[in-house]
Amino acid sequence: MLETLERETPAPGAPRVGLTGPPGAGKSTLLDALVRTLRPRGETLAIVAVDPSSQQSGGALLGDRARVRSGAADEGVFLRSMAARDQLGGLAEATRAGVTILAAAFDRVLVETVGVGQSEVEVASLVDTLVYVASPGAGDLLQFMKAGVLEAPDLFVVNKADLGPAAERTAGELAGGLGLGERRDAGWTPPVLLVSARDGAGIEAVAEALGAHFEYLSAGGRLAGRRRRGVEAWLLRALETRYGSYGIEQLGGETAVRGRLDEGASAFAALAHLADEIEETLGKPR
Ligand SMILES: Nc1nc2c(ncn2[C@@H]2O[C@H](COP(=O)(O)OP(=O)(O)O)[C@@H](O)[C@H]2O)c(=O)[nH]1
Ligand SMILES: [Mg+2]
Repeated sequence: MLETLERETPAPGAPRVGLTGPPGAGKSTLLDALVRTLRPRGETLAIVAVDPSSQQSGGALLGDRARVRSGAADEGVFLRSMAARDQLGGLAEATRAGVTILAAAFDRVLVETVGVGQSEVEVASLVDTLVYVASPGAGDLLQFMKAGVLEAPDLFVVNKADLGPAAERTAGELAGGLGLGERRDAGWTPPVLLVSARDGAGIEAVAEALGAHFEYLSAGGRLAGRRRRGVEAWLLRALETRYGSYGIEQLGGETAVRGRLDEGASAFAALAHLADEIEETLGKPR
């Protein structure tokens, strides 16, 4: 079913937006504000909240459910929380499957993930536009650079602007840092926006920036390229999670694996085929 969906979803398909950033920055509140801005325009929205740390408590997820509440009785808004404990094949595999299905059914898919560790890397390869949400006083330039948050995001949102000048300082640090390092995409300078998700201030500008970035990607075939690279990265990680680097060696190395991903073929089918091949070399019964 996923295969069919992937092939039949007309290009370019629904925009996929990732929100990352430290806990408490206001990602869920921002999502809530975005829903309230985009939904009245007639856009349908799916939200996937990924919480890899949520093993038993579920507290954060319940909090998110309560907060992202605008669409509680609205069929045009879908909210799904995914926690590590639910997933047999790994959170990244389940998340991609979920996002692929939702992208076929909704006008836009928004993925929230905590900006720590592997989940952030994974969401970057899953979405078209990556948004980094920071709160005031989140750090100075050196801290942002050390944390490696400057390279991947396509848009920076400094939330809680209602708290005063600290938000402007954080925005300044981020904007200043963007000119320094290598960018993932040299043709796009990520905007740095000040918002108050709580008050709904600056949310229109966020919606506009999301639209502008998706348009930028759609022009000149950049979108297809980015999605392809995202699938490659996902496929390599999925194989590595299951079989270690040994598995990828059995297939002839990373470049060989990338080459096996035919244009238009389903990522899930590719993973299944390649996993079968590795298992054959391992001599395991299937
Ligand atoms: N002052 C202020 N507080 C906010 C704003 N947005 C979110 N918060 C608060 O920040 C805390 C964390 O918000 P949440 O959306 O759960 O952050 P997340 O962990 O990044 O999803 C909550 O107490 C929110 O009420 C804002 O724009 N201004
Ligand atoms: Mg949250």
